[in-house]
Amino acid sequence: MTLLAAAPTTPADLDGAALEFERLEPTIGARVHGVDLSSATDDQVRAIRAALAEYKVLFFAGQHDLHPDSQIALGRRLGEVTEGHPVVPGVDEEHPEIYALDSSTGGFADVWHTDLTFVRRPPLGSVLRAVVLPPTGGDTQWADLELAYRSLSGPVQRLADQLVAVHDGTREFGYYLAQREERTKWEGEEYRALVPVEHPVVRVNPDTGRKGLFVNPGFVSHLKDVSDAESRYLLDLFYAHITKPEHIVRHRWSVGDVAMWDNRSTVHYANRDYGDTRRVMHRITLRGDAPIGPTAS
Ligand SMILES: O=C(O)CCC(=O)C(=O)O
Ligand SMILES: [Fe+2]
Repeated sequence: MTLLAAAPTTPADLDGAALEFERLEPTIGARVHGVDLSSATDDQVRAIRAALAEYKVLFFAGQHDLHPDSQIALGRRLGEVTEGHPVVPGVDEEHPEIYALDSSTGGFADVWHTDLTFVRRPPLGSVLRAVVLPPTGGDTQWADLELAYRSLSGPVQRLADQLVAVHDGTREFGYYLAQREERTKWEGEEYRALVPVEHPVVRVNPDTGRKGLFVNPGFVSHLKDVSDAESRYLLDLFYAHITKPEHIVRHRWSVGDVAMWDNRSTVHYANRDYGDTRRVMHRITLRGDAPIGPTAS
């Protein structure tokens, strides 16, 4: 297949943004140079938002002035910030928008997933900040769902176009919900139970019109209207294909790094290879739309 050719470093096309995007893989990942996210200009924020759909994951180094308040403020300039999680409380009372993954309290993400696809309107994107890191290990990987769709054969693309997946957060998060006494809220809806939702297997990114293979082993329980065996084998085929090395960008973290991803066109996985050492990450999420399939567009 043919990939887009691009110069390794592309200055932002917006006047005054003074940003550089260093492409990391042919279709996924860019390092962004020339911006302090705690004091970015409006042009820079616009350029970053515009670059998100194109590069799918953006990495910013040395963001030592970002802290919970300024991370949330940055999110509000990029889009609309949601509560941190439908069932897990925020990092503290003052910051319900921040979802903390702390390995010392069992916060791991070592299963390929797209954030919160078990809700009707999963986040458009996420912004993750490295707070405490182990001496080695704990890298995060993202896979490109649009490239994964494009690199399927035509007949399998056409099959995928017609499929619907059921997403269920119970296995990953049912435990948290069971522990909480007060009702939890997400996007104005109360969560008493995690009710499975349906999303098209092929999702059209409204920013680009591109199709992505929108399934993930973290939250998809099965495919709708096919047999159990068909569902299992088709999902296994899709997952093996999505996570091929050619579809992935991998990030080795330093404290002060920030990653920002388009949650409509990627899955990610945080390596759990650092034993008992501590790793803490802070995430915010940007409000998204209900996924639209190819037939509805
Ligand atoms: O800890 C990481 O690197 C990623 C965690 C994760 O899945 C997330 O922040 O959405
Ligand atoms: Fe995640």
